[in-house]
Amino acid sequence: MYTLYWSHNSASIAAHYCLEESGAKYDAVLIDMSKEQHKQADYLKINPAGKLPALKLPDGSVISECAAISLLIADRFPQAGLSPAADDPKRGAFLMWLFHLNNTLQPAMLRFYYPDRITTEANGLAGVQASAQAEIEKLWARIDAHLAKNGPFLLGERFSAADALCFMLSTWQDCCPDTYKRFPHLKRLAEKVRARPAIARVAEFNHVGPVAA
Ligand SMILES: N[C@@H](CCC(=O)N[C@@H](CS)C(=O)NCC(=O)O)C(=O)O
Repeated sequence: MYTLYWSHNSASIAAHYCLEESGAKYDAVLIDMSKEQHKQADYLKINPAGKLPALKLPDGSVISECAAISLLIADRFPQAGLSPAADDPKRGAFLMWLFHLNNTLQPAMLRFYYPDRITTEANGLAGVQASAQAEIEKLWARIDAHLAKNGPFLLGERFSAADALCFMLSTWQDCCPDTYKRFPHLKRLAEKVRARPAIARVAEFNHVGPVAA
């Protein structure tokens, strides 16, 4: 049995999408970020970083990082088709997109949502957010251009765990207003991902609404 530690509107959603798609048996334990439960001793024993998500594996060990969790689940449940196999020609592009989203786009979003972690200057917060927003817009524009040529998914016709992560990030729009209006190919990816039955179940569980302009 796997145990996912999750909270509304957090990076746990991408890992949750992959777990549900995989058919793995798992429990979902709410660590309510709005009540600061992720900073409390009980959760810090599970994930000393105090961040979500974390996943307890059947052997009792725990891993964090939503992309690592997604990749591990993809590898352990290959029949779910969440990632191309190691020797598949699309494996490199899959890893590239998964890491790009988690390592470049998501940190820009974190700079927007937690500007006080970038500067200690109270009057510098708006500037940090503005530069983060500009970076996010540039990154979405590149992804949208890629999808226009090579979509509808990041790997073309084939859905993967990278699309689940892309969809989750595309729903975080305070940092990039009107994301779907401005990036129609990203919107098309979001609609296709959101329409998958397993993803829809998790989206509803997490109160992620339908894809709307
Ligand atoms: N790189 C990590 C980022 C995790 C992360 O920053 N999660 C946020 C929620 S989206 C969090 O736990 N924030 C609480 C905090 O940083 O105090 C991942 O992809 O899992």
